Amino acid sequence: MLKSLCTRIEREGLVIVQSNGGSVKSGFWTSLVSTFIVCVLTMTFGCTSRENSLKDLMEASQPIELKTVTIKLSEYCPADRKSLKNYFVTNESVKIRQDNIYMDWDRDGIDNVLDSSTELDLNSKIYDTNGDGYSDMVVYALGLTYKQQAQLRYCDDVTTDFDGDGLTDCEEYLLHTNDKNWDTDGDGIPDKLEIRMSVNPLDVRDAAQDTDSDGLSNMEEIRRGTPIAESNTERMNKMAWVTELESYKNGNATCYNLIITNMPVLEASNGNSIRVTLIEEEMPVAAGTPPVRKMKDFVVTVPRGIEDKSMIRNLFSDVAN
Ligand SMILES: [Ca+2]
Ligand SMILES: [Ca+2]
Ligand SMILES: [Ca+2]
Ligand SMILES: [Ca+2]
Repeated sequence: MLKSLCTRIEREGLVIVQSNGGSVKSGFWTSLVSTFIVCVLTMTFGCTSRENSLKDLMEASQPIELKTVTIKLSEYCPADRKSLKNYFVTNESVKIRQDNIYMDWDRDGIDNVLDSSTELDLNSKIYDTNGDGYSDMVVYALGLTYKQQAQLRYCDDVTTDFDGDGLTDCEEYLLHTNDKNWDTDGDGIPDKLEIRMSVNPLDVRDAAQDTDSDGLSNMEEIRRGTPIAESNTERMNKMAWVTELESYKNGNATCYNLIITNMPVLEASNGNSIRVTLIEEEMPVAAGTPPVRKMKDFVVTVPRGIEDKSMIRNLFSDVAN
């Protein structure tokens, strides 16, 4: 009885906060009242509903005081016979949707509000809530709830990711993607990023399409972090990050600096994880063999409490993942 009461209060608190997410002032007071109610219940009745539920609520209901940072990654020089073909930048700790920006504490591609919603009933602090080897993102992409994932096949190796695309081989089996190829459909977007951004890793055409008819192709939206199925508002465009690649000559080699501006950061206790994925093409030694494309990841963690408009400088060689 008490447990169900606590759970109901928590959920209703989250729903209230979600509905006021666009207003800094109302979001603050709502979160304060919601947190107070849960605190009183916890102290009075000794509620033990969900682990970390109070922390979840507090992080999910933080008023949005959007800060942005600039990140400069310098001196990327592809080796002989290799050339840089494409790149992606993702803040794995946030999701931009519904004219707002939400924290994704566990970086599973599902923001805290959606993770904790009654629809999904997942834990916003755990990448794989039930520890079965399938991340919450993959469970969500398959259209399953927390309870329904008990139907999934047993995964006997929860760590192997042969092609390094961020999806384990077990997950790729369920998604029907190729666990030996980071870009199953060959559209240039890594399989995990397609799942995270709700495009189809089995459809080569979708990268060039403009699903929401807002003038930005799905590929462009993925590079900026905006949703592919919601026409971008002016507010969403202001939250989107901007990337620029500078090239320069170093002897005969072409090298690069990557500048990321307007990167939004939220006050996650584990910082904001900025993942840079570079796509390289390698020319084969033997004539007549097609070039091979490979992806490389670099991660910059922006610490909690960083000042607005900060500049972070790093060498690519110092942040290799
Ligand atoms: Ca999450
Ligand atoms: Ca793959
Ligand atoms: Ca695709
Ligand atoms: Ca679009």
